[in-house]
Amino acid sequence: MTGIFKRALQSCAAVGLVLAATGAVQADTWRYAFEEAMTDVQGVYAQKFKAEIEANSDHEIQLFPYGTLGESADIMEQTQDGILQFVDQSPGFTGALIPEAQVFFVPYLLPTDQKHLARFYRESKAINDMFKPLYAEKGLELLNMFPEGEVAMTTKKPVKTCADLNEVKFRVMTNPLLVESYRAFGASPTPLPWGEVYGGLQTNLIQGQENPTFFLYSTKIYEVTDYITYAGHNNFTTAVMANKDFFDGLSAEDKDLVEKAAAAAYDHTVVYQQQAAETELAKIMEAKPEMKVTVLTDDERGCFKAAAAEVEKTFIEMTGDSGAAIIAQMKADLAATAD
Ligand code: 6CS
Repeated sequence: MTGIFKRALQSCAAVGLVLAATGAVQADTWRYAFEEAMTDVQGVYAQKFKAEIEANSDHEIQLFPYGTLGESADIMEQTQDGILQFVDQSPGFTGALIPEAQVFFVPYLLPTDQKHLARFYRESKAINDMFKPLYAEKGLELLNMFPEGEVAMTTKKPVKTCADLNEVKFRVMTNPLLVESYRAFGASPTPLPWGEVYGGLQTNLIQGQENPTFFLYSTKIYEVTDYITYAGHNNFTTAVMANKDFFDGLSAEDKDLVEKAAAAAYDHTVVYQQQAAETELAKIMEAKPEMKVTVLTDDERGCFKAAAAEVEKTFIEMTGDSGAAIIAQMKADLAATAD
């Protein structure tokens, strides 16, 4: 972001804080950045959140989709600085800041059933109670975590087993546990920000990456890979947060407004995203009929599942008692929300 733009946003934020301190009732403009396009899952959530806030108050929400303010790391920094009031950043990136958030990269911890996941994120004690103070320590008020769909591997060569990932430079989001996970799968993990993925595949700097199906279509990743493989190893999780000083400074009425808008956006988004994988895969096949799609059998998943135990051990080594308590609670929450 240019210095002039950053300074302009900072002075708007300062004016807002002064007015808030005087207790004056005012119509504020709140800035909200996310990591995807307006029509992607994070954009669907953000638009519903904006609609709820604007329908129920005089406040306005300005939305900044991917690319308008930089990469995921940039929008997080801007939120921690108070330049932005709201941010959607996935644990794939937040895991570098909050080690426990890497729990979402223990393979096969989360189910692929989206209805189960919708109940889990809404009701989970690990998510709604245990993660809150960890985000608060980083100056963030955690509002919601929600699912974006099962992740698929997309590669230039077929993947039937871990051995097929040998020597494959596989792009992952920038957190250490995801690196360990793909190392355990047998690949050569390459952490990169999102903006470098399409070009990296095009120039063969990397030969694979993983993402939920809707994103493979919307970002045209199918153009630069030829195989889509579902191993059921993970579901993409994301999180919406507010700058904590901003949130703490809100009136009780505005806090309630924000929490209700987040709950409404959650309900709307989990329904929307349940059908997204199917409809968007159909669009990929229409755009590229020669694309090869494979759902691995239980046998073929064997080596990926075996790697999961090793990755879980690494997660505990990285995060100690705090991570161990979170993963235990997550397992209990998942069992409690199963059918
Ligand atoms: O892989 C990534 O970096 C991106 N994937 C998704 C589905 N959302 C945002 C994130 O930047």
